[in-house]
Amino acid sequence: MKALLSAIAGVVMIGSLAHADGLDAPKGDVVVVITGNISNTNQGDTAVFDMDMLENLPGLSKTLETPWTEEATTFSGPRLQALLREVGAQGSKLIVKALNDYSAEVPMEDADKFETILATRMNGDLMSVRDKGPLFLIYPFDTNPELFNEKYFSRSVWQISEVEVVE
Ligand SMILES: Nc1nc2c(c(=O)[nH]1)N[C@H]1C(S)=C(S)[C@@H](COP(=O)(O)O)O[C@H]1N2
Ligand SMILES: [Mo]
Repeated sequence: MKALLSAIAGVVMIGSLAHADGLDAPKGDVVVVITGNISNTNQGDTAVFDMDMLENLPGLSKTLETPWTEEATTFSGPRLQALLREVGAQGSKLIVKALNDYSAEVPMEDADKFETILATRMNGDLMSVRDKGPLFLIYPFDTNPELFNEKYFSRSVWQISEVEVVE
């Protein structure tokens, strides 16, 4: 009887651990879909996130100048690295796709090498599509001025709707 009870307790524990590892389903509107080589999904082979899920990931806030803003501007949101960890991304590059059909190839190592932010907010406010929202990939131009050039500007995708993880 004791053995049976502890066996049951074991199964229950494994069950709840598995649940803790899984990705919750979004409660609000889906902001971004992560596709490709990921191990943590919540919608078929993909992982979808609403704004609350994104803003609950480990994040960052930085005030910096960009080619797209008139003056120093504060961007905040999850670290790209945190999102990639959350979905169990395995690969070498990302195809970051925008609502306007623009897309850019971003080496996955940019997420670890630099404090790249998947910005959800500009000066504290959510960004409308007109204001380059809902998501804008921001490189740390303040601490890494060597990134302030066309190579990284082209990776600074705004109006992001999908991130594909590629080998
Ligand atoms: N969504 C989206 N992001 C984008 C682009 C785009 O067309 N759409 N162009 C990229 C490129 S190639 C560069 S150089 C810069 C251009 O910014 P600009 O159009 O303000 O000069 O943004 C990048 N991010
Ligand atoms: Mo560009």
